[in-house]
Amino acid sequence: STKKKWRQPVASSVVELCGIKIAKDDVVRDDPTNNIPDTIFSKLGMQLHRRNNHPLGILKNGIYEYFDTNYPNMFDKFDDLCPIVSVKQNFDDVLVPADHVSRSYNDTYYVDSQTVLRCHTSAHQAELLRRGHTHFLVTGDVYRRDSIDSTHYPVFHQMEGVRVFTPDNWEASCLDPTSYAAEDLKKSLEGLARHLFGAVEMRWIDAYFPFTNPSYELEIYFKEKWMEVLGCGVMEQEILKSNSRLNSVAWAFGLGLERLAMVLFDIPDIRLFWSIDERFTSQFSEGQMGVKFKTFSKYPPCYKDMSFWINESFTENNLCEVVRGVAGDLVEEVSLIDNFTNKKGMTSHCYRIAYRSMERSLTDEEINELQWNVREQVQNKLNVVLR
Ligand code: FA5
Ligand code: MG
Repeated sequence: STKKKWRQPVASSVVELCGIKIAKDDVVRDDPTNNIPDTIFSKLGMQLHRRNNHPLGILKNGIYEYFDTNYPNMFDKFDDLCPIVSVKQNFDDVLVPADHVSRSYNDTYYVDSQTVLRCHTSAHQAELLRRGHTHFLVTGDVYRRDSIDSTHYPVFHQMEGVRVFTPDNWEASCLDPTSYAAEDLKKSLEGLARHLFGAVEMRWIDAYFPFTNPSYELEIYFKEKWMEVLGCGVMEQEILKSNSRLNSVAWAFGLGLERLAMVLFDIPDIRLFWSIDERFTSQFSEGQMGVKFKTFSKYPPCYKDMSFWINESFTENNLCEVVRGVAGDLVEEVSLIDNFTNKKGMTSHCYRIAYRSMERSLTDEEINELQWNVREQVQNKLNVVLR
């Protein structure tokens, strides 16, 4: 049954990454400071971004090409840094405040209380600066507890870019160092967007990150919506100073490779990046940027609604984790469709779950069983009262 499948441990019970051994059975199940489910664990080490005929690898190489052409021999490239990092690397080193939500168990996957699956490639900024790098690109898999829809997945890929300037760079301009870096940043990223897409509708949005100021996000118009594809900004002086770069300014960006690849290749759903179906994989080959993906007939979605009274500890990320745990990649979207509080102060949420396989049509029986298991797990693990 589906339930059995979900409980089955993944094939190898010990994963060794960058010299760190993690026993899935002992650590993952029994340590309360670890919140990594098997479905996430089994993605460690897959490194889709290092496959030259996978859309993410093709895109990574396309971005490399842009930087190599415009900044010959300047950027050092890293795509094999360990995704298991310390809390210090992931948060402290980039000035994420002690009480910032991103540090919570609700948002981040913890291996133990001091170790996380990196939630962004910014986790490597400080160490690379310290090692003397002044121009670098870091590509890697990143991990987040998050919502479920066609542009969000708990494992995705980012590319970080950092460029450090010294006084001779900005002194020739009539700009202050921060404005100089901000202008160079926007020009570089607009150039990258043109290199990748040619003409595309894009816009800059003011944003906030603890590690940059000013900060921006770039959005691209895709499928009748604005989609956020990257965050960036001028690096906080404190990061440069703590990592032996006095008297410098720097810009940094972190882009979502899946989001850009969705636009570039016309890939409608983020789950497809994990597909091993030949009808997907055979459509991409090394160096072929922007070949439009031809969807193999889209199978119909099936919607199931569920309502329950929430409690104080309820979060949508926890719900999504449970649904993914049961349905894996058969779940397409989880959305809140109704929310009310009664006179007694009890709050009810109704969620609509869309089930759809990217590869085949699902039977009613199969979906009913998934939904049954979801209901059971939601009730048991989240302690909510089904209505
Ligand atoms: C960051 O992760 C910052 N570290 C980016 C940054 C780097 C800012 C350097 C400044 C300087 P954010 O959380 O917005 O920012 O994520 C960056 C990008 O990752 C997003 O724009 C989006 O393209 C992608 N992304 C975020 N969450 C998901 C997800 N669940 N699934 C797929 N892509 C995602
Ligand atoms: Mg963002």
